Amino acid sequence: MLFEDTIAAISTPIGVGGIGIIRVSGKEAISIVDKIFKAANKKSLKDIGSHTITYGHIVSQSGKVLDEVLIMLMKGPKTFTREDVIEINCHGGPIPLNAVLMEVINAGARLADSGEFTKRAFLNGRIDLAQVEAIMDIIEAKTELSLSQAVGQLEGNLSKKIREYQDTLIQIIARIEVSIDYPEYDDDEPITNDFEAELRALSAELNELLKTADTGKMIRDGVKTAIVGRPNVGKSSLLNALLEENKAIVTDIPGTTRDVVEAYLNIDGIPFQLLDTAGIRETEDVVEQIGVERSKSSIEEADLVLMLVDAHAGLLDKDKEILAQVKGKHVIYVFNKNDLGSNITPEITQEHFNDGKIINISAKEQDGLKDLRNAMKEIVIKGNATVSNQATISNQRQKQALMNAIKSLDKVIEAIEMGLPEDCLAIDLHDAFGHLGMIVGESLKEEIINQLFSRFCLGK
Ligand SMILES: Nc1nc2c(ncn2[C@@H]2O[C@H](COP(=O)(O)OP(=O)(O)OP(=O)(O)O)[C@@H](O)[C@H]2O)c(=O)[nH]1
Ligand SMILES: [Mg+2]
Repeated sequence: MLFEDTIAAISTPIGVGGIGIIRVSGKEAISIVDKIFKAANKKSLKDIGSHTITYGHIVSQSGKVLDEVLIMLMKGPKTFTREDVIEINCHGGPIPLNAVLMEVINAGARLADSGEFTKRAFLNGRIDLAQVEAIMDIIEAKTELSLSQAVGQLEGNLSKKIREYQDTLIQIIARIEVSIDYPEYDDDEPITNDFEAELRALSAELNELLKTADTGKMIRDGVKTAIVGRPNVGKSSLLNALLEENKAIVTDIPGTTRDVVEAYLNIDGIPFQLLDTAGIRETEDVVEQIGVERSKSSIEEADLVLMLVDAHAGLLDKDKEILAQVKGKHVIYVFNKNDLGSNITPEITQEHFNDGKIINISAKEQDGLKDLRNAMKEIVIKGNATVSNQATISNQRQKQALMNAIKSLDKVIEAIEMGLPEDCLAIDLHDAFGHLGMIVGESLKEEIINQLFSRFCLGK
């Protein structure tokens, strides 16, 4: 056992609920709770079997009955933390929960830090870091698809893949090291010949995995989608139509929206964070100027831009200026107000909108919205509907580690091409192995680990 002390915290949200749970984990979990628990069957918790539920009362050391509870007793190592764990099911409500928690602390436990239970699960080797991050993602999941991606990661989809890649590397490293230590086993053929192909295949696989990073991140965090365009083209009307509610103010006065209006939209499980922005134009109005600046930064930060054009008004010079600002982004051109008739000719489309998908809509009549939703979804999954079942890279930390591994591997391949001796390959192979290990949390520095766990809520 790694830890000397026993920790405790309220693991359910603060507030009033049917039940509230206090979790206790550590060597002394059973004996500490035993001091303050009177079982209805008169038994001591020390004599009760593992993974059982016992009914009784929490009684303070001064003899006062604090709550009627169910005690869930789980002996390590088959527990979340691998330590002995007790969960006290109290009546939900901040007063009884805090009173019972205080009694547990008085009896010898220490108040847990944020994420400390999960940290113990990790440090006691029950889960790896990719799985820790998955737990965090499960708590914060925005849609069912983000949830199933996170559950897949918790089940070890990613971890398993990484171990396979590490196994391949270990075997190659072992072969090289044998040939360095026992050159007499080497025949005339240079040893690198037999694993160059393997390394190339591995590099290709890692690059495939890397491709999932952007999709994975968007499914986890939501696709930041900026709705931009000239004043009055119908940006706020589009936001409202997509959300099916009157979230943003719509008027026929240009310059209605000043601040960025944010909302979540779920399209077939993919979360979109919609940003309705101020219409971009030159203006003397100080408040509006700030709004316009914010619109411009929204374009920079967005994963996806919906650029709105008033189809009835046709393409104006002001639109062309905005067009220049969205170049290089994932963009969908949305021609609005088609109910009034369109003045955008095929020639204009050909000349100015040939680098992105075009969708014709009427926000007012709610026409064309289905096509728009499909186009938005396609940008994310690019026809790959099975994202949730694969191993996916879902955050920046994992992505960076994977890119480093690919870099080291490419160095090895380059060295082989240059005909360098095998002992020169070993270092980069070891590096590649180490970087892969980072994804699942091997050899991570303590401060990174602490920072990661501090993002959890108390009691998790
Ligand atoms: N006919 C028609 N009118 C529309 C359509 N969409 C929006 N409008 C009208 O256009 C005007 C401006 O709409 P908004 O949604 O406020 O436009 P906006 O782009 O958000 O404008 P700013 O916030 O000022 O930049 C309103 O009078 C809307 O009713 C449409 O599809 N057809
Ligand atoms: Mg608006």
